[in-house]
Amino acid sequence: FATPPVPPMRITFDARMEPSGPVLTRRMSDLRGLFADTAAWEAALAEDPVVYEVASSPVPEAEGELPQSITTIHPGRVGGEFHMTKGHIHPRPRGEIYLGLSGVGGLLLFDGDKPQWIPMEPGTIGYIPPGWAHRSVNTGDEPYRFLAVYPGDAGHDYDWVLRNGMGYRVLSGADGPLLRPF
Ligand code: PAN
Ligand code: ZN
Repeated sequence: FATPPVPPMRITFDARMEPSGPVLTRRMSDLRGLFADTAAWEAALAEDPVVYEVASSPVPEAEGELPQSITTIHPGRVGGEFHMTKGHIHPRPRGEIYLGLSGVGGLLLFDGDKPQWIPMEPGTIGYIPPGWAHRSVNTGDEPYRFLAVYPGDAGHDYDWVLRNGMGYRVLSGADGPLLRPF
């Protein structure tokens, strides 16, 4: 182990899903190059809203451990494209599970060839197989929140998504989310 293992513990996230561990805030300005409509993204920078927050458990990102996080994506759109996470691939191919907690959204998966879309609602488990890049999208009008559990040695590569995209863009359509290839 690169870091000492932690003891068994009971981890609680309060009603606002604020854990004892760190919370990462991603604002519009952190999402450069991700939305298709650059002009709409630049206009949104004036207010620079919080797009999503990631609350992490105290379990370390180390080999053998299973850290967790709860992500809250606030509702909204940029030029018709729903609010979403940056998206990443794990440089060490590792599986990951997501559990929908509240709101509605989706899990976009991309292996560099064919994208996949898993609709998420409270109680849905989305499974991310090793080697698939993943991004979460809030397709509703309330906060979309989910739990993620992943092997601690997985690592996070964000540049892969900037280089390869995610296969689909998720836009707001008349009959729900619209998946447009790109
Ligand atoms: C999640 C994500 C979280 C935020 O915990 O890290 O939802 O998304 P980005 O990391 O793409 O900004 C996870 O997949 N961890 O591996
Ligand atoms: Zn991940």
